[in-house]
Amino acid sequence: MTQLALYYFPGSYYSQRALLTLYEKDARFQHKLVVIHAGEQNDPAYMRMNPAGQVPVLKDGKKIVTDSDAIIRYVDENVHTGSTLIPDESSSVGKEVARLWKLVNSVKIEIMTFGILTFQDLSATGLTAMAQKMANSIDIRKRFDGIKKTLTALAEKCPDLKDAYNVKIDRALKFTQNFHNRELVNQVLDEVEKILDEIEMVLRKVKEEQGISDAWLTGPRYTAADIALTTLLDRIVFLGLEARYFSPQTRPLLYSYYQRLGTRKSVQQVRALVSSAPRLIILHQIKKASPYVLGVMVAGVAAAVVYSRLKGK
Ligand SMILES: N[C@@H](CCC(=O)N[C@@H](CS)C(=O)NCC(=O)O)C(=O)O
Repeated sequence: MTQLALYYFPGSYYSQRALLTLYEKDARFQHKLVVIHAGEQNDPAYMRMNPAGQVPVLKDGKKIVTDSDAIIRYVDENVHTGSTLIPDESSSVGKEVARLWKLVNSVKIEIMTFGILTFQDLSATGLTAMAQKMANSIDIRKRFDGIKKTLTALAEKCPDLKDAYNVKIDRALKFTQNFHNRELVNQVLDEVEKILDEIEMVLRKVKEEQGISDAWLTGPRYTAADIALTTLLDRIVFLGLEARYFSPQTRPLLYSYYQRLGTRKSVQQVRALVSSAPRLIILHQIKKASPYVLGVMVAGVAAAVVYSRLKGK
């Protein structure tokens, strides 16, 4: 395997899954920031790598892997450090991991996220500061018009990508209609209740049958199903919905599972990246605008450090 590179955006749900996987496997990889709020996923060069125009993408030399589930599989099979995330599907634990991974994947996360940003009164405790910032910065109602205009212009400029851009336009239209539908948003939020009831039951069963009080979804080992659940729970907290979905009263085992996640190194690493996103984005934009300016800035900081050290002597 050559040097891995992950194209991602820290706030992206599916990017977080790829990052968790790489950190769980102790993989060395290059960070390639794709600022999706600035539309960088639609750049022709990026679209040629992933015609869906989405993050994450994993590059291993010439090999390109798109879609977070495929990335999790690829990394688990090809990185030989860390523990196995996807147990053999012929084993009972392997079957359970596959079942729970699919169950968590059935959450309509985009409708849930943009639905809450649109109908903020549906959030149990109010949006987190970061979610509020996101809701304010993207004019959600005007969003589709802007996307359509940009993608149409790009489709004209790059005929080889015309179909891919048109698929994106259709998808954006459908998506915008969905999260403006309050009834549908409520329906999605109710579906999450059922999924989390099932998860609470699974955690109870594991606790009783295996006698482990601090178990992950299928026992002592943290697997791909846990990666999927981790990003869902973090998204729920981001949207200020945890009081509705997991509290010591509502789903106590899920609540303690969430507390335990905070002690896991890979989870801490991803959360640190998410919190540092605003700083990373600024640096990325400066570097993109002019690598020379960034070089001068870094040299300036280095000179200031050397000067202050010499002065202190
Ligand atoms: N099925 C894909 C979904 C990826 C996806 O939806 N990515 C979102 C961010 S979480 C994205 O890139 N959105 C930007 C866009 O569609 O333009 C996966 O699992 O990787």
